[in-house]
Order: sequence, then C-alpha cells, then structure tokens
Amino acid sequence: MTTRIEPGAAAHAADAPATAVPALPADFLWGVATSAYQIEGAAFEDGRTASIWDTFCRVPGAVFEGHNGDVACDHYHRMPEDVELIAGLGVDAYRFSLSWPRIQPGGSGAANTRGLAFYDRLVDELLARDILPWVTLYHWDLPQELEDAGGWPARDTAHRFADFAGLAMGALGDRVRWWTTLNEPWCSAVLGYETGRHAPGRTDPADAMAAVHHLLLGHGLAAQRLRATAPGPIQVGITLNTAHALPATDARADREAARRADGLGTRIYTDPLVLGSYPADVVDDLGARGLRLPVQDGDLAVIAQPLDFLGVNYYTSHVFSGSDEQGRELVDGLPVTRQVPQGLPVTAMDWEITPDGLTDLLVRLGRDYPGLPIYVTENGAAFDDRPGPDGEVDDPDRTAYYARHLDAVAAARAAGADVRGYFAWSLLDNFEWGYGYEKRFGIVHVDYATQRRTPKQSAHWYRDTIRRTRAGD
Ligand code: IFM
Repeated sequence: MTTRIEPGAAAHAADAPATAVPALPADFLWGVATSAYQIEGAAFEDGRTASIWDTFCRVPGAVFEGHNGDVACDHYHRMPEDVELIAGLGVDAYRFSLSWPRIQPGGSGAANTRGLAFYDRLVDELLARDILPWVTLYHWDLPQELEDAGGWPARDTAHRFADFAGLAMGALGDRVRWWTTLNEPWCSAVLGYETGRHAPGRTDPADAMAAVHHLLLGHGLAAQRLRATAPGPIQVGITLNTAHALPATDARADREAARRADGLGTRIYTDPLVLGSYPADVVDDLGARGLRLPVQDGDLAVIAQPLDFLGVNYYTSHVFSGSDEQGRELVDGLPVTRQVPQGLPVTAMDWEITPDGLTDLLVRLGRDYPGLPIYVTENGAAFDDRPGPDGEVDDPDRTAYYARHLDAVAAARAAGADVRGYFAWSLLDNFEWGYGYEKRFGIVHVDYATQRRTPKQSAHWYRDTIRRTRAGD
C-alpha cells in the first residue's frame, strides 16, 4: 500500500528549512538510488542463489538482531508500485543495482532468464514513465560460490565479473544507457576483507589489498566488455565513496595522517582509474605495513579505461590526527592515523554532518582529475523518524541535510566542479547492512510489518525542490 505523492501537495514544505532552491541549472540530473540486496527480498525465488550477504546475515552477531535481506522491502514483488513512487517524485533517473546471483546463479555459466525478467520489467516500467534507468552492476552481493573460490582477493573473480557484465549488457543494453561497474569498492575490500564488518567478514589486510586491485581490475574488464558488446552508445563509470580527509592541525604529523587516509580512501582508486598508476606514497605506506597490491603486467592499462563519469557517494568528512591519545606518533613502529570527532551534530549513524566537505571534495576531484564529469550518486542521512498519529512522517533533519548538501553541490559547481547530477540515498528505508533495518535512510518510510510505503516530508520537499529548480524559481 502506497501513499501517493500528490503534485503540489507540499504537505510539510513550510516546515522545511527556509532555503532558496539550490543554484543548480535546469538541466541538472535528479535521481533517487537503491541497491538490490537492500530492497528486493525474494532472496531464493526464481532461481536466485545465495550471495555473500545471505551467508553473512546468518553469522551470529554479524548483523543487528540477525536481520537479513530475505524479504527486505519486498521490492521484487512490489516493483510497479515503487516505480510509481519514483515517478511521483519527478526525478530524471533511478539508480539501482543488479543482483548478480539472481542473474547468474552461482556466479558462472548462462544467465537465469527468470532473474533477468525482473530487471527487464523494471527497465520497461521506468522507461514508460520517462525515468532513466541507471544500472550499477555490483553493489556488494557477490555470489557465494565465488567467495568460496577465493572472493575478490582471487584474481579470477575479476574475470567472472566481466562475464556477468556481458550477460547484463546482452539483456538490458538495448534500453539501458548508463552503467556503473562497482559501488564503493573501498567497502567491498576494506569492510569485507580487513575489518570484517561487512560480508564476507574476513579480517586479513593482505586479502583486502588484493581485493582492492582485483575490484579495480574487474571494473576495467567489465568496462571493456560493456563497450565491446553494447548495441549503441553507452556511458560507463564507477561509484566511489571517496574519503574526504582533513588534518586536525597544521602540524606535520596530522597532515601526514590526513595524507595517508586520503591515499587509502581515495587516491588508491582514483589514481589508477584516471591516471593509470597507483600513488607512490600509498604503495610506500602499504610497503611499510608489509602489504602490496598484486599488480601484473598490463593490469593498470585495463583499469584505466576511459571513464564517462565518476560517481561520488558522500555522507561525511573525517578529521585525522597523527598522534594517539597519549601523544605517540608511532605505535608498533607504524605511524598513527587517528580519526578525531569534531563534536558536530550527527545523524543516526553517528556520522557528523559536514556539507562543506562535499563542496571541498567535489572541487578537489575536479581539480585533480580534470575533464571527468561527476555525479553525486548517493547522499542522504539516517534519522530515527516514525510516522506520527496522522500517519505522516515529519523528518525535518533529513530535509535540512538534503538542503544543505544540495547547496554544497551548487557551491562546488560555482567553484568550477563539473557536477552534473545528484541522487538521494535512498528512495526507501531499507536493509542498512550490518545495522539491519534499524537505520532508516529512506525519503519514503517503509513499515516492514505491512510493507506500507509513506513518503516522508523530505520526499515532498525533494519533489518540490526538483520542480522549482527546473523552473528556475
Ligand atoms: O546504504 C549504504 C549504501 O548501500 C552504500 N553507500 C552508503 C549507504 C549508507 O550507509
């Protein structure tokens, strides 16, 4: 059951922060984003096999209260209703991901026609409403069999990913023009293989660095495959959660700490992708920890495929100190890189709200990697909002978050960054990985017991902002 977003209703716009519309051009691309495992459910229907997240969710203690994506938002069965919601927002584009084990069960062999049929219908529903389908090939749901064969630390996974890209292009390439290879490879590599906080839950830094390289190689191979098999012109890019890292003070140790964080959070991805080489300082930093990237001849040329766009996911910025709380700059012979909270207001994720960081990040990316169009492919906030007695969901904190970050995008453009679009994360409240359903990022509230969707105040505000910006109000 859905509450429709009625044009012009602006139920709570008066409660929204008194901002002018962001100074964005009429042809700016507006969107909303989701990912397959977080919303689809139907985890074992129509031939889909397990992904690493299906397995990880069943590890005791891995996910909040043992939540899993078996049902999620039941989007697999409610897709037309959800597309109606998207259409009601008046966005230009919908960014969603393909479930690899739904399309290619087990991660090898032929495509599963029943799985593909779902995305076929989704793309058709979107196009029928003039909404651009913006596909992400990989948003973290690796087929379990590929993890059993070594996962992303194994080089072969990159080749399997290119095969999957070819299947997706074969089925959807006649209608989908915008293709993103990977979403946030940092999360796949570091949270998945170093800290163990994400699936598959492994904790070996050497595996994490091998995963970084093989994810990037997979990106390059997939980009080649997409372009080689596309029936018409396509746009190919990658989405990164670039770490915006600032030094706590101007002291050398703090500046070095921020440099290290930036190196491992951003440049280890952007440099090989755009410049065709890993940054020397990052390679040295890794070497000091006894780590290396398993680069083979020719890999960097594959990774540096031309990018039509860079997707940037932004939620917060981090400040770094080069000394620990006892003032030590070296611990166990290694330099300290310590994140220092700034005491700013936070979201329900405990992430500090730092819109200026988005401006700085976009300007910096534009400066360091010129000529690369940028889309903010995710931005948004979790807050603990619930429907009121009237069933409406007032979420002024989220609305304010969006307003401030859209202003930050406009400021980046004014400073010269080539930012062409923005996707709100997320359309729906959904499965927030290790936090399960506890954290709500949606502009549409989901009552998981009934699957009722209720657009929040922020959804009304987003729709009105898009309309007013287009009209140049
Ligand atoms: O929900 C995630 C999404 O899957 C990837 N980017 C960050 C979001 C919020 O944590």
